[in-house]
Amino acid sequence: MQRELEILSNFALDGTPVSMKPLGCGHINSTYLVKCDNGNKYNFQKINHNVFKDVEALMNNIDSVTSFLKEKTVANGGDPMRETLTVVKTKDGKNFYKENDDAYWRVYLFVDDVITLQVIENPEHFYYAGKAFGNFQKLLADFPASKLAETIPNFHNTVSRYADFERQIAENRSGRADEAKEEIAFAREYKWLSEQLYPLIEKGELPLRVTHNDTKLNNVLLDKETGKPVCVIDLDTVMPGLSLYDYGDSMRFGTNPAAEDEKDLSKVYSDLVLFEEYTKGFLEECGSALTKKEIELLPISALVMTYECGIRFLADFVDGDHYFHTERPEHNLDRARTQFKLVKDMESKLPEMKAIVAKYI
Ligand code: ADP
Ligand code: GN1
Ligand code: MG
Repeated sequence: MQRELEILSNFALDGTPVSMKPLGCGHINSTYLVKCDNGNKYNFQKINHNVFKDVEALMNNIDSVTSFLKEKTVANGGDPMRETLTVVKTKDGKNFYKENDDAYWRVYLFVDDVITLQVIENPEHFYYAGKAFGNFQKLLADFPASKLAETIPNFHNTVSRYADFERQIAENRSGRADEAKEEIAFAREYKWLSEQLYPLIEKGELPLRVTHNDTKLNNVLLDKETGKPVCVIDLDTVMPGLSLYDYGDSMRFGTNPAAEDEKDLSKVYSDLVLFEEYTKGFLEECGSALTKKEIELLPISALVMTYECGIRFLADFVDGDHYFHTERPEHNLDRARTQFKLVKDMESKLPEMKAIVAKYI
């Protein structure tokens, strides 16, 4: 950790760091919790430059979004230091530190007395996650979208994602495509899912909004006593997108009572009780702003986002694990399998999912 401590010394921290330990289970950045001698805590992150090519644009997005959210939080009588991420600047006033052309770092204030969940144990927590992401979208409804750089071009463009998938399968850089024959066949059979949402933007049938785009359960901090939402984090992909991306991606991760990389697929399914909890929370916050078409597509968005994630994991497995952090050679394949199992399960539950959405509009 000596090198990390040296890098950290470039930031204007209040206190002297006394410990640093890895934090959380994100697939993209490397995160550390830093504790200082005076009790102050910080989140110190190495930004994944392979994923985020333009770190300056990324951090400028985060600066504008967090400043905007802080103003809204104050106006709503909330605590801006707790309910929104706070970027800690470097000693020379920058919002990130460049170690070299491949290594970029940032610091946020650590939000304390919270929990981050990897799976839901108490259904009410998922209701609160729905409220958190619904409220996030509501708060950003009048954010000037033109201020935002596209940090990952075509991030949820499922049409180009599918084309990338076929290209990576054809290239087969890992030589492992044969190990994933069944999953590749599944992805091809369900290609129609990649054509459900994205083409409707071009046709003008779905509005672009400022969205989070990575609404995994572990990207919201909940109060450790009450479970109520405290802060939406992981703002790297806040960009213009569809409300359906945020709703669907939450469903993908959070309605599954098993882990995203569970090997025993009999444990993997989409729990309708959880589906209902999130739907209720999300629609209570931003449902009145959604168009008829958006509401109609909420259930299918869960399948689309799950399918998209599945083909991304599968493509990365065949490509040689260059994108997502992995801990074992089959990790991305295991993840793709859970996503495809969920797609199948959700497909069989579409009528019930539609009935649940209808209850809350
Ligand atoms: P990644 O992009 O790799 O997912 P995140 O920004 O989501 O990284 O951070 C990873 C984890 O670290 C989160 O899931 C959460 O548990 C924890 N975390 C991140 N930021 C904070 C914060 N400001 N306060 C408290 N915990 C945090
Ligand atoms: C990544 O960073 P993290 O772990 O919150 C990924 C998401 C995927 C998710 C799958 C920038 O999210 O798009 O849905 O893994 N983030 C990026 O778990 O690619
Ligand atoms: Mg995260």
